[in-house]
Amino acid sequence: MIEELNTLKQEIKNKVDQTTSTKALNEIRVEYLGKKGPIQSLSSKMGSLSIEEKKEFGRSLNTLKTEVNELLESKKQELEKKELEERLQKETIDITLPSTELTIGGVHPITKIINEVEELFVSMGYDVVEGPEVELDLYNFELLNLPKGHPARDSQDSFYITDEVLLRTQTSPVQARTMEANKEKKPIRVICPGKTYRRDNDDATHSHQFHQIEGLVVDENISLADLKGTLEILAKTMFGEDREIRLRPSFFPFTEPSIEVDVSCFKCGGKGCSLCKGTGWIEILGSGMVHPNVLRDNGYDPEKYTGFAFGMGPERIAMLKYGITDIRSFYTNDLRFLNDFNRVEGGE
Ligand code: 2NL
Repeated sequence: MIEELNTLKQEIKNKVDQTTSTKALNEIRVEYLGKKGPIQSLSSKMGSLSIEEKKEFGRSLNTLKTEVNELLESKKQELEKKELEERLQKETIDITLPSTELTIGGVHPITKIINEVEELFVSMGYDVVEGPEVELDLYNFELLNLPKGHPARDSQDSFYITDEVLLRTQTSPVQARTMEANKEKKPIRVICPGKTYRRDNDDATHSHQFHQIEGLVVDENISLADLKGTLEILAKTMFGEDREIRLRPSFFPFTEPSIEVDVSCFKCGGKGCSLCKGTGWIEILGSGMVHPNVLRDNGYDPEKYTGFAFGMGPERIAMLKYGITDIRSFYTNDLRFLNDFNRVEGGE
């Protein structure tokens, strides 16, 4: 029987030596050391031996068990080390490979115009102020010299929510709120950009939602000359140093006098072309001296204070500047359109 033990030991050793995976190694453990394995069955045969033989055989059997366990354990460690190394090898990340391209969004052309205007006016000491898009009739019309029943209200077809609440038709209510909030009635220099809404049927030149950028200055001794100088700087910044401006009389309920502003055509330089329809001039914005009623209703004494205001549509400015023919392109989010404004400097 001792012979049998030696043969068994050799057999196990051979098998373990040839094993190449921890899984197979475990199968060997179950096969030989398990309940139905040869070691267990040898151990149950001991009953038929004499006491002396039992002692000797028992000792040998225990030694075999210990040896087999040690054999399995050292092989297990060897295989685990090998398997770990193989896994690490297989899962290595090649950090020299190029990464997947990250595409990032760009600034919307309307936002670009707004940013450009904001930057200019902030450099001249103006504050940028925003306000609610859902407005009270009070701020949108009443405080801007447009009382109920005023015919000019019709030209700003409005989205009313209740009798007194509407989507703002202009950004002027932000300025009315600014004047109201200025309790000590100190001078004001603000630029107010934002979304505005009018009940229009959308087509190539109309959009029910659009933007305005308005400016307001209120102080002592503000004159039309201040307005003219400011508009000249604005026109040159937006359309080029060589531009000139031309002021024409106009009408807005909130300004007196009211003035429309043309810029000399930046395509033909003023000679006359298709863009300026042969006139050499392009209308860019409306403006004027703040109406005394507006100053008074917003808490500024018109005997002491004067002011100027202007309003422009960034959609119109962007269309002129970039040659866009359909205002709806700004809102339909066609990436082919948007990416045209998002070229990297010096890129493709
Ligand atoms: C245009 C004309 C304009 C104003 C807006 C204004 C605001 C206050 C007082 C007086 Cl609080 N005026 N805003 C003045 C003149 C013209 O906008 O065609 N915008 C696109």
